[in-house]
Amino acid sequence: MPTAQAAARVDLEGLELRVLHLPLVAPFATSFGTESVREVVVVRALTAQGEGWGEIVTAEAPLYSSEYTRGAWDVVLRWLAPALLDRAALAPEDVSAVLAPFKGHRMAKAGLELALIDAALRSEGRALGEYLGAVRETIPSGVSVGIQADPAALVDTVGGYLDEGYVRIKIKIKPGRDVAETAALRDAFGAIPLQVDANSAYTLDDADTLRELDRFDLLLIEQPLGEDDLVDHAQLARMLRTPVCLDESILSAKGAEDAIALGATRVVNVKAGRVGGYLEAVRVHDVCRGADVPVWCGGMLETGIGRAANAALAALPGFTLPGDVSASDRFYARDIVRDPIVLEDGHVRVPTGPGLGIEIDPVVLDEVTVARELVRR
Ligand code: OSB
Ligand code: MG
Repeated sequence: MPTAQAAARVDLEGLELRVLHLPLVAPFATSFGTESVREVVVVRALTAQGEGWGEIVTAEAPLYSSEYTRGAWDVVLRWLAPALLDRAALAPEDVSAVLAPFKGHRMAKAGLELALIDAALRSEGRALGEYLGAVRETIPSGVSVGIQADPAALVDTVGGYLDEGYVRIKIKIKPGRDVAETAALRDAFGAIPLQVDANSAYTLDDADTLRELDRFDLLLIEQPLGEDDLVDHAQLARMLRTPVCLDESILSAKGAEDAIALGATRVVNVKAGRVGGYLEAVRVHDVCRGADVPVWCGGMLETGIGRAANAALAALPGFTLPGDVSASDRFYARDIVRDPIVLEDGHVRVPTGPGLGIEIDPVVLDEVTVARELVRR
């Protein structure tokens, strides 16, 4: 892997945090709950060289992972922001080391690092894709579909996304809402690229049900078991023909290496927030690529900030499967950026402007802001 050139150092003068409440176009249901409003934190880094934007992808409640919005808010204001502001000058590559003494809180760290990356790259007129090592100008776009009222409603919803051009469908499953749903999609749409995501809803006792999914030729089954259940995932993987793909369980490049060595995962979902930042996400990609394990870019219902960054990440060479980088309008009627991600022939364009290549819409941003805090040096 050619190592990308380091970004410029910036003089960090302040960090502005906002909690946003963004209404979703439709409720999003998973095995762990239903969201109708996306609660998320955006970060604005104020530097002597200009501003930069990041997104902390926590949700209101700790249902996907242990992190949640108010926890992230607290740890950033109390610990992470002061540690960063204590530094005279800082390159984005320094952020993870400065924050390493504080355990966990990867999504919070990722959002701060992204704001610093954006500020530094903007000051150099350099695009995030180039910085991370992107090799594509567009990426194939998949869509993650929540649990619907019944299989007929699911067929309806998925049909709409296929008509829009999405090239891969992922459906959320949970016990009792799995085999019939998958069968209905195969009956209705034949051999479309299809995968399922359980968000940890099963145990090894459900292996017989999960084995029934083998007959549908799925691309993969995502995170069937618990976050900590690496050995169980390895055992399950030996019982299934469908490749097991870990999401929640992969928290770092080292974790990816271990999971691969154990046989717990044959494909990896890369999410920058979950692993502590876009730079660690590149390291996860590198580890997987070295082990011939395909990766794809997951999503956390990002706003235009994180969505632009995900498009850049997904353009790296090891991202050989379509990810959950869908158009902004799949989740939001109105995004907080002026140039939201759109679907063009089933693909999404990798932004080429400086930094994340986005421009914040301050009017929309203010309208959806429910809390705000500014910390200065
Ligand atoms: O498990 O991939 C997941 C959304 C929130 C939390 C967890 C997950 C998801 C998704 C949506 O599946 C992905 C997206 O942003 O499109
Ligand atoms: Mg997932």
